[in-house]
Amino acid sequence: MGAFKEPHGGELKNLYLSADDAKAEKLAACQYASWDLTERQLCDIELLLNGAFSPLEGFLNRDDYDSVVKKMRLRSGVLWPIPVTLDVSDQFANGIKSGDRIALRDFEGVIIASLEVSDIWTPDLNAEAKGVYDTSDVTHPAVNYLHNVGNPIYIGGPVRGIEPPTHYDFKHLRDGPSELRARFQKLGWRKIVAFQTRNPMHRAHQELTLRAAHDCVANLLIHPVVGLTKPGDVDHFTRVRCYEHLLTRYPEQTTMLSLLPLAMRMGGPRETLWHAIIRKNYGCTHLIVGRDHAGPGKDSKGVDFYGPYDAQELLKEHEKELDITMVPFRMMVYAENRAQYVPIDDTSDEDHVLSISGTELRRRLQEGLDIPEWFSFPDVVAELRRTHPPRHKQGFTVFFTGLSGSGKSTIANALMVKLMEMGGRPVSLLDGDIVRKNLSSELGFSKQHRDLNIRRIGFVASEITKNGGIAICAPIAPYASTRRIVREMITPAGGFIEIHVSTPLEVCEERDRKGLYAKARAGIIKEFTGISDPYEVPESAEMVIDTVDITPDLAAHRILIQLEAMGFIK
Ligand code: PPS
Repeated sequence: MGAFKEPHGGELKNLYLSADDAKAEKLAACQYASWDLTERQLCDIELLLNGAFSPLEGFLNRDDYDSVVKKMRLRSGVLWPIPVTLDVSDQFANGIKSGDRIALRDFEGVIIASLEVSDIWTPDLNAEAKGVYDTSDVTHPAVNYLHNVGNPIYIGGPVRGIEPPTHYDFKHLRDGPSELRARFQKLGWRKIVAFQTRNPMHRAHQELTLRAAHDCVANLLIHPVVGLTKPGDVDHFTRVRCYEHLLTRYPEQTTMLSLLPLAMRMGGPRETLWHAIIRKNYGCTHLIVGRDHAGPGKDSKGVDFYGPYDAQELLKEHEKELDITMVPFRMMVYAENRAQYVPIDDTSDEDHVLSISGTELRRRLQEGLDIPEWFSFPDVVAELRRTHPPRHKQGFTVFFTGLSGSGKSTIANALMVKLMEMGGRPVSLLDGDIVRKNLSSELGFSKQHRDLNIRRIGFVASEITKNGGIAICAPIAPYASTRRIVREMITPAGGFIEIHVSTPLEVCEERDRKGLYAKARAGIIKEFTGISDPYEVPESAEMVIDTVDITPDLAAHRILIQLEAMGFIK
């Protein structure tokens, strides 16, 4: 390949088998035990196989893992800051032994690679969290992954690539390290500054990347992460369309855009070293590192996990050994009086400095407010507005909860009709009885069945919400934990408004419109909510409505007022 920059560890790995060997291994792998790779593992294997994680040749074995956790180095002494591990279930681990080969498959069952098992062990997850991320706080996404998302057993061993993971999106922007190195070489680029990002880029980012490239007399690689980033980040489809618009604003032949399918751990300083190693493998000579690079934000006590310059300091310490130059960047602000961007520490009292934070940008998008041209390019903003419409154009779910006979269905019906009268968005009613007839006809009223019923409602409501519609749900939903899960399912898709219909049990029983309370008291109906089964009163519902005081019509009207105040209707 004639690489001009030596990869990490000396050799750029390519773990894919030749076409003939891959064919034979694929056939043999049909007999191996199969592991379905998780989303994160799928990202990791892609970067293992294409050499982005050189010098790794597979998922870490036990010795390397211990050494990486404790010393940030492989057993060979090569610097490696983040454990790349294959976590599997107990059940799967029980069926294999050291020396076996296993097949690693994607979501559709396609065999991506085989792995020769060298070690199977139960990791000390607390030690991993402390050693690698310097915390045991599960607010840290990587620590949360260790304790609540990942599997308990690790398998280590070399991998052999059979087929690269499939991507249907942005194929023209996906390059492995050898492809990118070849492109650099063809273009005669010898010094390349990489810019890592998981956010949309605006004028300030363009300014700082251009300055960095200019100061280093180098070309620029915009290298955004499109694997897994921080929960809540702008989706990569939107971001990449934004980057493509931005790319046209750089001087010709200076800048390249390529996507990196990395699963970030938000590991701060250690992750920064990892980013540098990966960029070095892609042939870059410099990496731009800002304040709190790859930082996960604040811990459960509201304190930053890492100091603002910890990442820069750690990379600086290892810069020589890694042989990649760090380009620290300073925060850029817009000086209105000078009509240009300047580093914040180059401004004086005379300057009229403007900036818009990420939170402020989200608010402006949410409320459909102005986003000025000094902040971003109009086509970038238009792209963001397409996927982040203002609240009155987003979908939302109104989730009623309350005892049987509390008036949920009646208010829900009234609300539905009023919303349909207003028009603009399709409205779907997922009333308790409707759902039990059409979605959950086989379920009873045990805790397990009620939870399943509510999760199904949550799933359907989240799909409706995601597609810009209004879902009105009216089940009893007696358990707080299940209501919380539904809220978490729907919130990323749009609005969620929980309404507790708090009509007291005595009133519901007195009304007994379906005669069910009498039957429950007589013991004919078992596990009846409020009588022989619990109802956990919501503590943080957006609204509480007691139908003793108001008519369904007035209740629905109040909800409309609340929806208007929250910006969901105009
Ligand atoms: S849950 O707990 O959310 O899954 O319940 P849900 O799907 O809303 O169904 C409640 C309706 O089923 C009738 N019903 C019972 N309710 C509570 N407990 C028991 N054991 C029970 N058996 C039948 C009852 O008519 C409920 O309807 P609503 O409209 O709430 O009165």
